[in-house]
Amino acid sequence: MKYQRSSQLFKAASEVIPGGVNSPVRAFKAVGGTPIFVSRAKGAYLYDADGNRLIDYINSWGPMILGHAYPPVIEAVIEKAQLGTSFGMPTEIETKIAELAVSMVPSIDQIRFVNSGTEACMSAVRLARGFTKREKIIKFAGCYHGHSDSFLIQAGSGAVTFGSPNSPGVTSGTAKDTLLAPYNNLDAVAEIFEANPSEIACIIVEPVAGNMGCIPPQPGFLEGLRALCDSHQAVLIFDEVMTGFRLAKGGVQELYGVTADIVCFGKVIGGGLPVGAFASRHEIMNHLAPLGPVYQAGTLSGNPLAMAAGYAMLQALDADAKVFDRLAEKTAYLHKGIAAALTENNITHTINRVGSMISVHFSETAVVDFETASEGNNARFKAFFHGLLDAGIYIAPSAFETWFITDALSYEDLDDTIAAVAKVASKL
Ligand code: KE4
Repeated sequence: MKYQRSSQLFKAASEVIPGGVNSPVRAFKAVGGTPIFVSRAKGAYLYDADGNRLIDYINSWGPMILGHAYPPVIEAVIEKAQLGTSFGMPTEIETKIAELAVSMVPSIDQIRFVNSGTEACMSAVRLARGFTKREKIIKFAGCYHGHSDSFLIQAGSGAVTFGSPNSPGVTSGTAKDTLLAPYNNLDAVAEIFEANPSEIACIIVEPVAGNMGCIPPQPGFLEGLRALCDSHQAVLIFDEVMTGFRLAKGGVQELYGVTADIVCFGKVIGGGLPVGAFASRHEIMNHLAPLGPVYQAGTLSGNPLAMAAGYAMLQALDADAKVFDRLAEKTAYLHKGIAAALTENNITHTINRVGSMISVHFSETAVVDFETASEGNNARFKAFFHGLLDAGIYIAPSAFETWFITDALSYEDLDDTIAAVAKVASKL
């Protein structure tokens, strides 16, 4: 059996870990079957517990933008670990990565490191509320900002996959302060502002959405959010946990030329170790403890190993002027090949792509928000996922996710993937 060892490991894990996983989307609930246990990974490839080699299009949900076990990151972590793993005291490496991140990203003067994207987004919203002295927030249906209570209101990613948009455990008191709008719908946002004058602390948005599949902002959408926040004195938060240091050196702010007030990071910024961050100009960051009254803290925030991994990753991206173009070109090549393979087999589909983020939807209509993302043929997606997995290609185990392209992929890998898509498509 191709996944015998993974099945055995999953059985054992399920005895002592809820659902056998430490994050729900890994459980394959959306696609069925047994989760694959990974033994090791290198470059563009995963090697599972049964010894199968898989071309990886998830890359730990984004961090492995330069490939798994990227030598400069590995060397940095090994070197740092020998000096101790955590002190709960400031270390120079935190300043170094902060200086580099601030130099790479527009609009930010300072950055606070935390341990996950959830923590970054949760803290950013608290900071926006403290700065504006307002309580309500606007988010978008299908966007996911981590599992903090305020966000699990028709969230994207795993929450959508589980069909439980409003998670149990989130109080009505919390939910009432989170107002929802459809993604790419400026009129709906304007109406919320009109209906809640001077009550909206912030908008939090995935400026390129990745938790409904990949959904680009329509022309004018981000600019419109910027204008609405300016006219209503609300804070604009770009959740760049996925897009930061992936779509451009300066992320979406650079790519689309729209400036946020607070930017959240995760994934790539940690080089595969647990790092999140939120950043802004002095005027806002001065409200954050210990400078100001908005409290946020963390035992392992700025952990030296994680900082060393993230610093090595950002240094590599900062030094390579062509990396983002190469990533975009590889993704465009993959897009073209997959589209041709599906079309040749008369498979109705639409593909969304921005930079090195791409998603395939078995849908007749354009996928521009949560509603249209939900119209995809999920049965066909499941067959597509398992067909590719059996062919040694690992894509997201959910239609509500984006693929993350790594620069470690060769054009031979891409051609192998396109050939596998053609073979699977002939049986869909
Ligand atoms: P984490 O707490 O998982 O580090 O980050 C939360 C988060 C915040 N913002 C955005 C835009 C995100 O995509 C995420 C997390 N992304 C998911 C994948 N869609 C992580 C995978 C998982 O939940 O296991």
